[in-house]
Amino acid sequence: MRRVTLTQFLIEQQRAGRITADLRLLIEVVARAVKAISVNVSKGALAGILGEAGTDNVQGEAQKKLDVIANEILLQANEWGGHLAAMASEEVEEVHHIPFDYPKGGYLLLFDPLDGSSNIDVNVSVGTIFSVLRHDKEAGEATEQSFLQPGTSQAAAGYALYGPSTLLVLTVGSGVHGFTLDREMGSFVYTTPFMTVPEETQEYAINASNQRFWEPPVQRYVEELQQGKTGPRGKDFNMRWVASMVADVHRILTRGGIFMYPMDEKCRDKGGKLRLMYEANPMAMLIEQAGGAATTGRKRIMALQPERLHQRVPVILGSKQEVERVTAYHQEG
Ligand code: P6P
Repeated sequence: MRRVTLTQFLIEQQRAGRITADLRLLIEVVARAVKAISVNVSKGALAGILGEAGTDNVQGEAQKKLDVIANEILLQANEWGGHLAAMASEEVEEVHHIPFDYPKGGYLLLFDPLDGSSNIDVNVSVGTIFSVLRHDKEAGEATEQSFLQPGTSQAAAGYALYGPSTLLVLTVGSGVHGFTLDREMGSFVYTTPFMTVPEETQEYAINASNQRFWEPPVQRYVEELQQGKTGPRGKDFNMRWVASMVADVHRILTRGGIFMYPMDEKCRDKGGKLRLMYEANPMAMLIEQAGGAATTGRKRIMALQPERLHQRVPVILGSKQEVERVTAYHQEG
């Protein structure tokens, strides 16, 4: 069977009027950067790039060498293309401006260059998450304020998953589409059209070690799952927690489930654990495009008006019936 590549998929999306030529170019450049990150990630100890970089990121987290490498690859790949007004990265405090002598475009790119990097040294899947917003070039140079748009404004969102195979999962607002990297050809092959999240599930993902810190609605919800057949849900549930959001979300897009990093007493002062602009919003767009739901437990994530670039939020996303149940428990208090 003739194989469709990401390039052909994007050209067809452009011909259908769903994306512009600049957005097509942007996604192609991100895909090329992701291939370079995949090469580095797969070298592991052979390249002397595991372990700590000896620096901290804006989140105050110790950076892995691969965090820094992945961040540099994405910044450098996207500076020259002429499709971006600016970039923002989990690893960098400030907005990353396009060099003054380079052409600029009408898009903003946000990314978590290597999500789950605490897993990299133990050879567990990690990923890259990206979000694309629009910027009106007439409004002048992009500032942090230019990025503070709700998730519903995203032009595109996606992730790369560096697992047994390297996958790119993407939405431009017309469904969720999966691509598998063919390392021999160096191209992403269109392998999973129109990914959907089953409304029902028997699988949940949460870091159960935080149980005593959760708010009562989440404690009630998880306790009912753990009671299985003997409890009010009347069926048994399974639990998975990779501690790489990309891997957990991909499993949910593939076979359903609910992912929770809810508000808890440990992260309350920061507003939550996960970041709104380059983790929660892009994943929420993918999940909603796949027929699922994504809330903070109280509000739709993509409807939030961001206040800060590195803002954190509680995240509950996945199979619609389960997300709606947890959200209802929050409303009951
Ligand atoms: P914990 C990775 O550091 C991350 O940001 C997400 O990818 C992941 O879901 C979460 O944090 C894991 O957090 O507290 O289980 O280590």
